[in-house]
Amino acid sequence: MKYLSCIISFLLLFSISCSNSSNENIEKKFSVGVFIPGVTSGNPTYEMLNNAALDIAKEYPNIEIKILEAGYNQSQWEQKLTSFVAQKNFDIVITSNPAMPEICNNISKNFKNQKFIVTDSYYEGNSQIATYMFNQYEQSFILGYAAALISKSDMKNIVDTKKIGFIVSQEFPLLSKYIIPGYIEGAQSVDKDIELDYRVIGNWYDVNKALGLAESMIKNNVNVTAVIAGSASVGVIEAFKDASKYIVFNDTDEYVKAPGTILLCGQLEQYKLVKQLIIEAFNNSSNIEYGKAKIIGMKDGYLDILTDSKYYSNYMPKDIQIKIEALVADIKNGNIIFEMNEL
Ligand code: RBF
Repeated sequence: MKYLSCIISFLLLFSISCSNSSNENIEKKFSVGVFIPGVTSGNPTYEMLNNAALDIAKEYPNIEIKILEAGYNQSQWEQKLTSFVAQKNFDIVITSNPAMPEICNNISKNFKNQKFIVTDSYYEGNSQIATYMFNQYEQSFILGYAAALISKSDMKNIVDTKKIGFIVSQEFPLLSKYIIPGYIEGAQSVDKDIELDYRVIGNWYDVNKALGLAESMIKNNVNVTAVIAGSASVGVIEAFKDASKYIVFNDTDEYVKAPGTILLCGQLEQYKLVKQLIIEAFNNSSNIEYGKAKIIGMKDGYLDILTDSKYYSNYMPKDIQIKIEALVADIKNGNIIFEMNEL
């Protein structure tokens, strides 16, 4: 009797485990690992990556998303991404910033089947990695052009100066090779004598340090600054708002944080790009070319200048609006082309 019950329970267990594994086969979802190299909140490119992935998961029941927020300590990213890749069984890993392809390249050597998609970066020659770089030169050129026009205008609190500002968190090749030169060249197309007042915070979160640098910039007679500082940008906005000076903002729609201070915003279409890439990967589309680097910009619809906001149309002087919109139109329709090459 005891012997018989053993056989029965064995058969029962066997049938359960068989039915489990067949369910798994039917329900095997397309699995996406999202690696945030930093903190999501307050950091535009990461917020867009995160939100795109979450929205995809809502819209596509067969796509499963796992997100790892790796934090600000950059020296831990490679180890954290290695564990992330090792533990899960991702069909693709998607991440974003210009430093990530190197890290994915190192990890790819030990995980030969893992595919990586990295936005906001440029990297060629690894058949496991596809990269997409926004034409940041275009965005910065327009913001620099606008900054110079505002700084030479008769708006309230404008002082006579040849200086425009740029406050950044950290220096990196995309910044020094394209973002800053684009900004200066855009400004110098208005006035060739314009100079840059350039400040580096040293991290992506120190609001007080950002505020101090912004105040000292304002004391140095700067009327207008650009800012790429993630969550530390709050400090820059506060200082410029308090002094009734002006900001042109890279990457995202920030107008509402300081109407009348933030006069122009660029927009990286990272949300649209990430959604599209995950769907393409899910469909195994040949549009994603591993081993290659793509550069995408305004003409392709992956970058914009947000001139349809009421905060822009209410506060930016009308004569400057006309000039900005003419430049934007020329870039969108291909009359003006700013080429970017590799990083
Ligand atoms: N941008 C952010 O807004 N927040 C960040 O925490 C952040 N971390 C970065 C870390 C590294 C190592 C690099 C190279 C870039 C980082 N960026 C960050 C910049 C971001 O990827 C993007 O290039 C800029 O925002 C300009 O569009």
